[in-house]
Amino acid sequence: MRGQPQEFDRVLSSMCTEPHPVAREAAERFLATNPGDPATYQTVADLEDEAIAGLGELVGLDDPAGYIASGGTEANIQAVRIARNRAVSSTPNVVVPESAHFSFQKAADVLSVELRVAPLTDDWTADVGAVRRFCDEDTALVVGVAGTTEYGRVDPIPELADLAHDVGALCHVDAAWGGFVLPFTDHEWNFEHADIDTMTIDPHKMGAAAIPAGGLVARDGELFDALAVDTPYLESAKQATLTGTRSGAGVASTAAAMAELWPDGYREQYERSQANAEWVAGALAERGFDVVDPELPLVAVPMSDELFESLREADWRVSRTADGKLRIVCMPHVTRDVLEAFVADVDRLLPT
Ligand code: 0PR
Repeated sequence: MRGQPQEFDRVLSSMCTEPHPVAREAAERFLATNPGDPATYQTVADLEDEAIAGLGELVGLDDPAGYIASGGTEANIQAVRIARNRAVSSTPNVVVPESAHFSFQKAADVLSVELRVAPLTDDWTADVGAVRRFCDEDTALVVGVAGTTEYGRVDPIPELADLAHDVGALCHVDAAWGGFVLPFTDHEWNFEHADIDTMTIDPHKMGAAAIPAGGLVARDGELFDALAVDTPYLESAKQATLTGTRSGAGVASTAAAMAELWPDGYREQYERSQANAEWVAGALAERGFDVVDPELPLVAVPMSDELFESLREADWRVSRTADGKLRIVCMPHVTRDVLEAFVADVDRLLPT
């Protein structure tokens, strides 16, 4: 076989991780199945029901609707599409905080909706007052992020949901990365805490499932009617997904990972990751870096171009935010040993 996959042991800025062994095994076993045709591939369709039921429990929904998407991008596009298709206005807009992932720009572009980007507070969370000022009678969707890509921050979701409904819009929460750690924190982020309509929560990030496994869940199956198209030559009459043929690997892998890890395994994973984030934040702060306090297991550290380039040359897979902060996403593969080796390299490479 040609080529080796990336080893994970020096990957610090990725939101993906080594799948759990049971998730990997399930992905391989279901590689050639297509949940896009559930009447033909019934076993994987049953596993998808199981996966959505599991995600429902995790996000506080008794009777969740949803499906396993290709990733957070697809889930966010579909959430915008639901809102656009239900909007009364012919010129609908979507209001997102500045921290929203760039997938919302893609959604706005392909769906021809106006994207309004509201500024953040000093703590990099959505400023509810600013979001309110961006809303009007054409607003179809208000987005909150629970676990932001750059800083791991959680927006005030209950306030954003109330605001959305005050202006007659839907509320979508992007918990693509945060969804599998937030149940073990005090944050108010899910359907139990707030009047949310749809949520993105990705098993292929903190859920330890194999790629491709994004999650889109909704409080009510009726929301998916806005997406359904007729499928005349399939056994099932309608399809609400964005892709047609899709990989059963992600679906089976999600069901397997959740059966294995929910809730205790994920709780332990969160506690380890959070402790690691706090450890590395402390170690870097001691060395004089102006570290952003990790609210979730994600550390952002302002760093000079010189040190950043030296770390990349030393084979660390790291990336930086637009304003120059290196991100350490404490995924399950980022162990204490890995972080100790990283800090030792920082000491070695720090310009004197
Ligand atoms: N929503 C949030 C909050 C995200 O952080 C991301 C991805 C998405 C949606 C989109 O998810 P998909 O990439 O599954 O469509 N955030 C990471 C990023 O863009 C994704 C990533 C993952 C990047 C692994 C690099 C990497 O190696 O930074």
